Amino acid sequence: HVVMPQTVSVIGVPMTYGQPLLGTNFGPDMLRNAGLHKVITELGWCAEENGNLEIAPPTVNDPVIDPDFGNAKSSFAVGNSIKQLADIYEQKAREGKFNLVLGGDHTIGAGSLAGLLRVHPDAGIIWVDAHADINTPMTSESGNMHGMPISFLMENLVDCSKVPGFEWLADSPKLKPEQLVYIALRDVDQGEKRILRELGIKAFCMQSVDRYGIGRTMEMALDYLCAEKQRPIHMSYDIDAVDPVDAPSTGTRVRGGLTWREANYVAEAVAETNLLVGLDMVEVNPSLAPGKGADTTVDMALLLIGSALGRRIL
Ligand code: EXY
Ligand code: MN
Ligand code: MN
Ligand code: MN
Repeated sequence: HVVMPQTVSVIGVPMTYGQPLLGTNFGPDMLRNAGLHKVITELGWCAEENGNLEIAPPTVNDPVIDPDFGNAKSSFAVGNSIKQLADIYEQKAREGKFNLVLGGDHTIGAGSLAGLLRVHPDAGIIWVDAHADINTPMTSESGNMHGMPISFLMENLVDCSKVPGFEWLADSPKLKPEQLVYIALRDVDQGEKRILRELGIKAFCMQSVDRYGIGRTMEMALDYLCAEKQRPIHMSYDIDAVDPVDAPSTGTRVRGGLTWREANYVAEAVAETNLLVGLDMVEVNPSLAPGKGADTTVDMALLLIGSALGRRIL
């Protein structure tokens, strides 16, 4: 039996180095300025504000990955920064608090998962994203680390001791494939498809949403993780899972995403389990589609956070 935490611990992680564009660093403060704390407290939670983590930029002297082990741009800066997130996530989870992690690009998901698994090694992960984010430095065609965070946490997939900045993850508790389920995939690289197939990872892509509807899709996803036994859940929500119509300010837009209601329903269905212990909200980039587009995207992200924290229509 898992007790629902009563305090939401807000952690800003203004990371941009996992992808080439500036702007994701503004995500956390945009969400706060748009009324994040009000959303949290109006839903009956206490809000504990931890501010933004300090993200040290890459320097020319940083060690880089040996090409024999693939490509992972700015791994030293990314890895060292998200280690801080792993530590604070772990600490807050041990205190029984709900971790609300504001990105930042999706590399920060690796920090959240690392901290989570130290406290709840058997947790279930719901990864809501247009992308699978499970490239290894070897399979990645771009070298952009926001396409890789899950690979570093999946057992027997990446030797983290070979990735500068990520050595600390080498002996960390790892995920088994059956702890992970995807929602809303629609742009998956060839190497990622091979990994998903070989590891037998459960994925509900947009075609599942078309075929079964979002209600049945979420029922199947949550049954998959929790039917046998209840377990704490962490949801990593990439705003690009949502259709670009409702979330245009993000770096890797893909058409054919979740509608406004579908996107909220995903969060509502997870909230209804009362098992959610943490949420990442990532890849909000107000510098892209500035003005109305950014407002629309921030508004969407804030609504999704509220839905995940238990807001009901009735
Ligand atoms: N799969 C592509 C890559 O590895 O470069 C795109 C990854 C985009 C990741 C986004 C944020 O979820
Ligand atoms: Mn992502
Ligand atoms: Mn994505
Ligand atoms: Mn692609």
